Amino acid sequence: MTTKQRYESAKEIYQNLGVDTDEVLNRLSRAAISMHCWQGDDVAGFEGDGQLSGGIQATGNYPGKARNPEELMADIDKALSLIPGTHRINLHANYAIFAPGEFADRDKLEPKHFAKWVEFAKERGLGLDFNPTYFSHPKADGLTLSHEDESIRKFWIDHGKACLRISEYFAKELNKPCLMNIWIPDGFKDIPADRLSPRARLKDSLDQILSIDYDKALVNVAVESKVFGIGVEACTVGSHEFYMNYAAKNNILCLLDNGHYHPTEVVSDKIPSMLLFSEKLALHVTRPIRWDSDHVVLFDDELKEIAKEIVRCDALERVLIGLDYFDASINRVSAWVVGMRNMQKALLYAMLTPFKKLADLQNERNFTELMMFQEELKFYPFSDVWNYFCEINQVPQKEDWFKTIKEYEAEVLSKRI
Ligand code: RNT
Ligand code: ZN
Repeated sequence: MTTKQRYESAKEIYQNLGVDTDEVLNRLSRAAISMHCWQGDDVAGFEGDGQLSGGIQATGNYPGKARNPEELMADIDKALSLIPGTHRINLHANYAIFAPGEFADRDKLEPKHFAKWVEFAKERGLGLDFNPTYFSHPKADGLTLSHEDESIRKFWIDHGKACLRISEYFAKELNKPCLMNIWIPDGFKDIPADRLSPRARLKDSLDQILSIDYDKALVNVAVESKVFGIGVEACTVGSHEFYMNYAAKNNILCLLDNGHYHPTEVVSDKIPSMLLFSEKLALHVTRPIRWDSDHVVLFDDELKEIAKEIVRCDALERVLIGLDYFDASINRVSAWVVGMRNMQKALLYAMLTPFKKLADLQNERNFTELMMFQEELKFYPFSDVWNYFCEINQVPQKEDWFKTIKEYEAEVLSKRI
């Protein structure tokens, strides 16, 4: 049977559940996911020694990591050629591209330092998202936007303002809104004497950053909380409560990273609650193993549940989905492709779910049948719909994409020594 014939058969099966697969494929092709540039080089960036700090860690030394903009862009291209649909690229401020001999510190970054990225995105029809980089810098010594030294705090406020201007430039140039997400590593290794003052300083810093004149329709600013990081186990300044309140009061977005909560707490459950109170929500989809380890996103239960909540809430336009992981122990291009395709598979899986039928069972308190049905749905021919989606988007089906990775590794990555 051809892929198309399998699809036609699956289409009939889903039709019996009241799900229109043609409509689902249309919806799926409109779902743009923000692919994080930092999986390509272990969050090193282009500023200097590439030493990572701020309580995040990339472990592994698989050969072939991108060492400069040309290599990173080539690797992104290779990954995108194996992922169905048109997506977005998520950049960090430490990926500025300077002219030879030029350098600008983080507080002095300008749109021109990202012109090459804009050109890259334009040529490919991609959107760009952005993040100020509050780590891997001599002035990020545990605290940044909450620093007690006013000159250091000002440096980081200026960095935030510079990044806001760059985000606006991205949106204007590409004619697509840009998400600018603020995550800071600030916190304390051991019990702090004062939790209030650092948080008050963070609040003031954010106020100052957001006080510049920027187009709110073009730039969505988000704040990302974290429960703890390596070296800041006792207290993080930017906690969930801090940012949830800050975002609500200031009409900006919360970004939920599913590696940033207590291990038994799930982001999927938070999505509908957040959507009842905010127009938009941003996500960093990752896979924590025992801690915020940033493993490659797999097609696992929580990913399916996250996608289910987004689709069930009819919120594909309101939830800005980005990936955030960095595994340096395997082929990095493959890591991107696996994670991106899994995110799409999870959305597809959710779109093929007959939510009305399931909700009726819940409302009838028919939990026995609900459980039975949810389990049986897992074995519906969802892969036939996925393969057809790949076919119509002209990317390889099933594991066929991996031979491209092997060729690229032999011809390109293995020569980077
Ligand atoms: C760190 C946060 C943050 C970073 C990226 C590189 O714990 O998740 O989002 O991973 O900004
Ligand atoms: Zn994150």
